[in-house]
Amino acid sequence: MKNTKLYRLLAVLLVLTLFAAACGSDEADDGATGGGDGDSQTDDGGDSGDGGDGGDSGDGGDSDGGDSGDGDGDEPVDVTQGGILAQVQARGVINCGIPTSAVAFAQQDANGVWQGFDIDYCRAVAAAVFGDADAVNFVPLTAAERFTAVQVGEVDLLMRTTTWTQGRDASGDQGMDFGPTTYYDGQQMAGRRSQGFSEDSTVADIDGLNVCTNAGTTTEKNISDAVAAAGGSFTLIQADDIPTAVAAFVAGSCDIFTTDGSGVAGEAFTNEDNADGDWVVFPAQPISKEPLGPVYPQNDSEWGDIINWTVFATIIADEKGITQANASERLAEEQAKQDAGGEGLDAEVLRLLGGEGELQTALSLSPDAFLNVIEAVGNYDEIYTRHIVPIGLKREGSANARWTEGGLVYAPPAR
Ligand SMILES: N[C@@H](CCC(=O)N[C@@H](CS)C(=O)NCC(=O)O)C(=O)O
Repeated sequence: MKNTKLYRLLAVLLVLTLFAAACGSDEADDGATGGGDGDSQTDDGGDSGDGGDGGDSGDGGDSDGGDSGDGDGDEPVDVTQGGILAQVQARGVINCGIPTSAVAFAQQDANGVWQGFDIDYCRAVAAAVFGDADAVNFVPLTAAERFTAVQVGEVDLLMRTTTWTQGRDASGDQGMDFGPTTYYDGQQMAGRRSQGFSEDSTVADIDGLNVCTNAGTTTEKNISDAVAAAGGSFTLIQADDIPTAVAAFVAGSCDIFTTDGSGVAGEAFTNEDNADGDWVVFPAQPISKEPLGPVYPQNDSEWGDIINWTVFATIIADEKGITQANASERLAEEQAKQDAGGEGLDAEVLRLLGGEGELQTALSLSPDAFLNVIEAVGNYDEIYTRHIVPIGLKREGSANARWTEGGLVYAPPAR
């Protein structure tokens, strides 16, 4: 590995180059063909989005604004050296990359406090590392900015509705690793009933129309591929972020708004323009797979394991009925069973919550790390119920159901 300064200089140069490209709006022109180019680097790292803001990533500074965390000590990690855990511990706070605004996943409440599914997973990792779920510096990032922020160590963790893809994960240019999927999503669209769309509409029905989404996403590639495969064409209108894309849909400058299904549902549920129910989400079967989950700098397995097992701990807790309210009681109960000779003992619960046989110290965490996680944010079901259910997306019957109930949410054993 080269030294950090050189690495960051290269990153800055890359971002500046992309910024120059962005000013020329070449991405929007490319998209207008409706054909996928399959170039994952352009897709993920080099979209026009917010070249200007992306420049911040190069120096790892704290100039993003909007941070609601401690706001201090958010020094970038040195991704070329590994040892991210030690750097995070020395800093005392986790820099967590989040959406600028995504209904149910990351939004600021009336008090300016970040809330959402992705927010809770940032907080979960902070609870695991520090025993303090508030030890998070939230770093709002557009889709186009997010991967540079990981690559240069501006964020230790990215929880930003990010799809795990081969191109993003591959080592080499991208410099990122992916953790367990926290939300199985798939791309859908919103159109207007008053313009002839219905639940039965398909990609073929958007032939010749204007389609809005945010830049730097799988979304724009998927829609290009799907429309081309259906023999049609369309005009892709790229926004920096979803609120801007939705505003364009509301204003009528695009006929279709598209993103991950959760994002389409969240906007359809909350946007007052849809008070009359004119928006319709289609197709029922999404046009893509969008497994969303944590992303972190690559080649640091100590750090990666901590994030992965924090996610798994929330899933195991759900399987075992360990909740925010009962976690310490469950630990005491299992400890009592152990002390009484082991009858009826659930040894996995005992280990997960920090009792005999615990493996959190093997992850360089304290034994009660996952007890702290569950007490801070709850188990997977509690997190899902708190944020996703309110926008009308049930867990039951979806890919996000427990594996024992026909879903894909599954964790390896804590042993
Ligand atoms: N999952 C896709 C799309 C990610 C994405 O940007 N999703 C939207 C809607 S769920 C979002 O988070 N927007 C927030 C923002 O624009 O800040 C990807 O990884 O490329």
